[in-house]
Amino acid sequence: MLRNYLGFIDFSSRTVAFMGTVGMGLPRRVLIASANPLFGKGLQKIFQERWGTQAVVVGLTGSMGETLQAMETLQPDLVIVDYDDRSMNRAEFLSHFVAGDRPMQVMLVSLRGGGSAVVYDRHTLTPSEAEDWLNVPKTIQPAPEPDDWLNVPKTTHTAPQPREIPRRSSMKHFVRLAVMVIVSTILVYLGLERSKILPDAASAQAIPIDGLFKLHYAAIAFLFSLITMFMLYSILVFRRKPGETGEGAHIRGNNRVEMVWTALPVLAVLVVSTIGARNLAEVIRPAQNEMVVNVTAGQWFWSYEYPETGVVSDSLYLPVNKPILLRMTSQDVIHSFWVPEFRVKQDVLPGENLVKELRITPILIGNFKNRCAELCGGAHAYMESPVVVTSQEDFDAWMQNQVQAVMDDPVARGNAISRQNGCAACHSIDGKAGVGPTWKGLYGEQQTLADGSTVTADDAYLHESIVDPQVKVVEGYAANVMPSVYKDSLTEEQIADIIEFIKSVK
Ligand code: HEC
Ligand SMILES: [Cu+2]
Repeated sequence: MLRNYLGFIDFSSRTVAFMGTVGMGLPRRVLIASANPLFGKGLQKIFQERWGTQAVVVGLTGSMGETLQAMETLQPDLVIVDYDDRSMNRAEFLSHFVAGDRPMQVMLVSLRGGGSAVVYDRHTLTPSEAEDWLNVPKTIQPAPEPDDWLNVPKTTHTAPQPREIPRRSSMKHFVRLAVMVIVSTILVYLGLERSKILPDAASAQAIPIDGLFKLHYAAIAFLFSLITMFMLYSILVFRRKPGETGEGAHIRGNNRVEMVWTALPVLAVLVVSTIGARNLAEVIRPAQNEMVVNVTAGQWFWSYEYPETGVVSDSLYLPVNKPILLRMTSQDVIHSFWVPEFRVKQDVLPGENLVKELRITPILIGNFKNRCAELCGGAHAYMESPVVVTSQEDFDAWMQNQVQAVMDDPVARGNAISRQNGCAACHSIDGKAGVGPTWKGLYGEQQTLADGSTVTADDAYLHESIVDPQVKVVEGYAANVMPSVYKDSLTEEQIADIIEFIKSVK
């Protein structure tokens, strides 16, 4: 108990010091109002020790009625009121204080508030100050240290001090904020998810990738909410209220917060990169019974070859639920294979040794688009081709049609037959001389023979050269090199197709 009052004495000396800054002229007539005798006596003693005759304590009152009466009869310049004393009716006291017109000041002193004190002047009291007086004990502001007042000019008020927020009520703010952040996170997350930022997931590879996307949505929603809710709450709850002229608390550094906001992002990066690495491994893992499609990109087209059938198409047809291996190369510059619904993307590079692979297992029947995702020249923006995912039956039917279409075309047939029979090993179609003469531009030309005569390369000559190569030997080439087996191994129809193909090689 005694210690408490020592604290009071200590406080009192500050209060008394503060007295010097109050009011005009000395001696000062002071009235002290408190039901607590130690409050009044202690203060009185300090007044006498410190100020001697300069300040006169004209009265000590212990009740509301006494105090109001003394204010009339003793005519004090200053009334010091024990703000913790509940028997002092603040409203009534305030009304008497405001009513009079003789200069008077009131100092509200709170021992519970750590000896804080605030001074009101009858002539300069503002409505908001009166409000504070009535309602909010925490607006009681600490009096300046004795050293301070000696240097400051005479004013009626202490310099405004930052408000102190008691621990329990700051906990309340955090609880409210946590609720707001959680609610906002959920709403933003749902908003992002429903907003269809991502197109349909049409491949098995899209599933783990979208999982990572969702994790990012959650992180985005949380961080967005954390920042905006703290801002919003601060703006609404901690805004400057009318009459508040003080500056906000100045906070410099907080090691715990800094450790947390360094450790959490490090952890987040580690977690996300682990998931990312695992997803990548899953996305590129080879599957059994993959169907290979050779993809060729060029300025500005996509071409897809199915090596099992030799079918070439400018649309990518894929059977659903079948693992696909794309082997991709470019004829010129770098292009990039990208079907957003499949999520995965792969650059396509020129060069035989730089064939890139990409694995896709379509899981959704539908029409999509492969668009080049690497700026590759003037018509890059138009470099797209249809991607059609169908059921296995529809795919087989489409493939059958393609094969049939090839078969319906004698030139295509002739090309296939000449390849199957190895003619291409000796005869080029690009003009280069090989073991045998090139077929490029052969049809209709004058061919010089080994005996010096010339012959027109017409249907009859070509036919004869295939079935009886030794009869007319081309100049510069040896006889007996071209096999004479074709008379027996090829049908007349097949020979006719080959001739059609040779005609087409211009
Ligand atoms: C081992 C190499 C070889 C193979 C395989 C071969 N040829 Fe020849 N072919 C030659 C040579 C050498 C000549 C030139 C000498 C000649 O006329 O006999 C020739 C000539 C020809 C000519 C005449 C060309 C001209 O420029 O006048 C035709 C047409 C021809 N071959 C068609 C075929 C066809 C069709 C096949 C496959 C079914 C084939 N050859 C397979 C080596 C080959
Ligand atoms: Cu391109």
